[in-house]
Amino acid sequence: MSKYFPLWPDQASTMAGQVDALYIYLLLVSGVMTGLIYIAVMVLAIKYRHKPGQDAHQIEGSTILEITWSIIPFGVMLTFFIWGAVLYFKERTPPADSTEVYVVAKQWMWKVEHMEGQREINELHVPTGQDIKLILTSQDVIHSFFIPAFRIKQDVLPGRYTTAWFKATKPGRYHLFCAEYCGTNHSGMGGDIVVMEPQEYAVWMAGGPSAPLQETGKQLFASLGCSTCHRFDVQGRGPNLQNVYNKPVLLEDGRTVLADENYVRESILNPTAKIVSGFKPVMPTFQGIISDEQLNALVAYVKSLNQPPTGTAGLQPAAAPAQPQNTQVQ
Ligand SMILES: [Cu+2]
Repeated sequence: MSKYFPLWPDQASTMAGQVDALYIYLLLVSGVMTGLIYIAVMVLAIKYRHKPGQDAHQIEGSTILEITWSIIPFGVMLTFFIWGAVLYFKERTPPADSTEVYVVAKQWMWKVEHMEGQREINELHVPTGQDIKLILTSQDVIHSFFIPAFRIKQDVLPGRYTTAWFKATKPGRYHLFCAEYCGTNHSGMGGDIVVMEPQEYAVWMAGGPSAPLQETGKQLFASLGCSTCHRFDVQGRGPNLQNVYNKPVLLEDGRTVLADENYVRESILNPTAKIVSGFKPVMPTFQGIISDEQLNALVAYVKSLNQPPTGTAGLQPAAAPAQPQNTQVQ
């Protein structure tokens, strides 16, 4: 039956069942509440209908009754809020060890970059059983990244990063939609999420010729001249970027901000927006000079400079797997 008349999309992520459970609960409670109200209307209409020879008499209200039928439904409805909030925070918080994937939306396609350097268009290959964190941005207008089978939908905005995460549970092909009207070919802006068994995925990933994203970023860091000011050995004109990512940064104006992806992005495109304490606003903007893909590579590189505090390794720039033969950057 459900094959011919599917009520729900596939459940292909860890969140899917939980979202559906909440939805079913919402439908059931709404149905029961609606039923109770309609039954009360019918019963009272029949019981207190006009009878010949009988005059109506005034019935005063009952405070206890009124409080009861306000408080109980209020409590029941609050369970929607609590359950919904718990699920919302789960869906909004990528697990710390997630595999990161960069997604750039543009009219009318999805460009995907894996950390390993693999690139895809309108397709995203992922393994089952792995937390995947998507770091999304748009080159033009607002899009929305929607995978019904995973029950995730996230707006994709120009000028900043947004994130989403999922853990796929079932191999298969699941449709990706753009869920925000974005121009003429909006309805054609779709794609496929290809979920594979981990071994199969490893084979697919090994077939990619590209350098890791952070390695591309490292080369850009050198070729754009970033490394002349952001030094790792001595204090340069710009801050040392080692172990900066995801840490609090004290600014010249006294504020402290978190150096997340959006902070790194802003610092590259609009360097004077947040000046680090003790430094001068001397960095030029790279707005219009580098593409969103190059920006992603630089962000990935800055992230890779976070090293686990072991021995003497803290003083060296991150040792990305070296693939010097591939220096091409699109
Ligand atoms: Cu779109």
